[in-house]
Amino acid sequence: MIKEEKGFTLVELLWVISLIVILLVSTYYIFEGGLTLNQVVGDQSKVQTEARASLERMAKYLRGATLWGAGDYEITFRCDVDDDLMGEDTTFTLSGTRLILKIEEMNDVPMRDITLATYVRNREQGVPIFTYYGESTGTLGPQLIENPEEEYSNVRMIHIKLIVDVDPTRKPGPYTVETDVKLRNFEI
Ligand SMILES: [Ca+2]
Repeated sequence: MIKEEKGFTLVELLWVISLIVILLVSTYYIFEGGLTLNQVVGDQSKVQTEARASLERMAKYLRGATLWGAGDYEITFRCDVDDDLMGEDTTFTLSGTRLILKIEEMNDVPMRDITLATYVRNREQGVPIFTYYGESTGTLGPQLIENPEEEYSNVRMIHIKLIVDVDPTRKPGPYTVETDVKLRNFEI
């Protein structure tokens, strides 16, 4: 009597190997997917913190500013950035998705551009960062200035709105911070 060999046939062995490979590959993707999501959530919370800080900084500078130029995504003004009672020529401008602070020079020293916020999506969404208002008229409240480029000297209040989103195609969704700044008009 021929004894049947116990053990795996080649086909069985290939099956087992395929199963192991499938298992390993899916484990890898589940793990990697989790990591990417964590990464995006981490980046988003960093970007939100940055946006809140930059909103505060913009509000602080603009409160004491004399405007020289007013646009949806750029504002130019003079204010005392370093509290030495001398004004600096200053600009907030959106370059791509980066909000940049430009100070012409401080104490006669030319300044490098400073990035205030990243992944800013205002332009992509067609939402101005800066909206301008004039004097309050009676009970109507501050009036929207339609052509701030020409009427920047009438601006009394600026609404700042920042929309940040690391990756618009992924969750978490966009995050918005906004504030109103009343100008005190810094004397040059
Ligand atoms: Ca100064």
